[in-house]
Amino acid sequence: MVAAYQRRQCRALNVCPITDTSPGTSVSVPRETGDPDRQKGEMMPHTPVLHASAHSRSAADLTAADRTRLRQLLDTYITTQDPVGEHLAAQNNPGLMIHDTGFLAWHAVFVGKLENWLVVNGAADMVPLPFWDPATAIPVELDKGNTAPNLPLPDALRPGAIAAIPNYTAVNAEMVDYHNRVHNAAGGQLPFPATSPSDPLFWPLHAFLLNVYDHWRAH
Ligand SMILES: [Cu+2]
Repeated sequence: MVAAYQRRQCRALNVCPITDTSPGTSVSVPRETGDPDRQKGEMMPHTPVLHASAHSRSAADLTAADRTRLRQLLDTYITTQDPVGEHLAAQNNPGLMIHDTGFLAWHAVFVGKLENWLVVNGAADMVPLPFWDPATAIPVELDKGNTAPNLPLPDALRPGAIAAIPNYTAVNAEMVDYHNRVHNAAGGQLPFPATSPSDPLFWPLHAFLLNVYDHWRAH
């Protein structure tokens, strides 16, 4: 099933049939063993995600003052650098497939541009961009009418399993599916791909996803 977030933009590009006929975004990976909590096939309890970089931080671990400053920086970036327009133009460019096969590769650059802007605007301490884990509460400073989706990272993308994903295409497909579900459930502007980068939470969410991608790349 193509999540609504993806459907809204793939319709514009007339590429929905491709993803609709390839619903098998799940990747066959060995399940972790030895965890008694998982013996009954229930959802794995939330555990912290390993970071490719020891320097990446959860926004929840910043001081409240730093979270407030991060929010101000994100608001300034959104209003002065037009990432919404950039994202929309890229989404409407069928050569980029930014919410399909190009998802991780394109969004890594998109978040990288924000990090570059932070560096040159006196906020290098916010690089790597602090992340928000969709399994956790939304820090109040980053909440703009959002709803906590309580969506933990799928098992296949967790440490111990993600290393078994064989290639970019497979890890990207897993990530797109999870990403779309978070967008649809997190409220604010996140369900709407035409405007989602105007939601401050878009950025720490994508920092989280890119951390997982970095973790896969490190294997
Ligand atoms: Cu997104």
